[in-house]
Amino acid sequence: MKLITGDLSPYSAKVRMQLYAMGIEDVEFDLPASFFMGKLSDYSPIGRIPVLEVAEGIIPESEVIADYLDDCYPEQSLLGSSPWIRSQVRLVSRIADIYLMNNIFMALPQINRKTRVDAVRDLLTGQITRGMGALEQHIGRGGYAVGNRLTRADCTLVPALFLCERTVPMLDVENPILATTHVAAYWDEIQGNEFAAKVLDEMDRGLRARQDGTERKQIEAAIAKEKAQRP
Ligand SMILES: N[C@@H](CCC(=O)N[C@@H](CS)C(=O)NCC(=O)O)C(=O)O
Repeated sequence: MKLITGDLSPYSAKVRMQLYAMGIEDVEFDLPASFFMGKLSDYSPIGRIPVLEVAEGIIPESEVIADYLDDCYPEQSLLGSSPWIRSQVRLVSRIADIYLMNNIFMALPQINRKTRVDAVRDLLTGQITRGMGALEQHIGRGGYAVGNRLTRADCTLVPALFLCERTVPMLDVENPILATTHVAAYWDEIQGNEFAAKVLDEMDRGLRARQDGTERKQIEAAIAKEKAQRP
């Protein structure tokens, strides 16, 4: 299997954390130059990462990939042991994907103060705050997102909270985790988990590469190599 993934991509980090926690090691990681050239849709019509490549074809969408991995390795599944727990894992994962990460992604173009439209920034950050409020009610109280062990809810939430903490302040809006009690306690504690720490390190590396220009240089080199290899 091959995973098309990027260090900073939170949806990719979610799948990587699941792979690490399930102990699945035979997955190669790759990020083709076509992603940076806006041509990933030649390979995967949705044109976004992560994408899992398997013998039969490609699987886009982090949640679909997560289900596929659980189906392939039921013994190591991180979905939970009862219908109730599984519903809560899916719920927290959905809050992180739809109400946090999706709105943060849509708000990111508003980071540039010169081109920012305040009404757009306010609309989207208002939705992030609302999602955080819902998460505050649903999140577990025992150090994990749900129940008393690591689940797929943690795999989605850890990258989402990293994104929240590190990018929302760039919009000149306070990190919404700071206004919470249970999410803040969870965030403090989960960073000590080995699989969470591993993906947080990777995301941090990705953010530094973006900010110090290393990523731009890597992209330019990958695009030049790709062009040179064309017939
Ligand atoms: N719903 C998708 C979202 C994936 C997504 O938005 N990925 C971002 C990177 S984290 C991406 O590929 N963006 C490129 C683009 O929007 O063109 C999932 O869960 O996998």
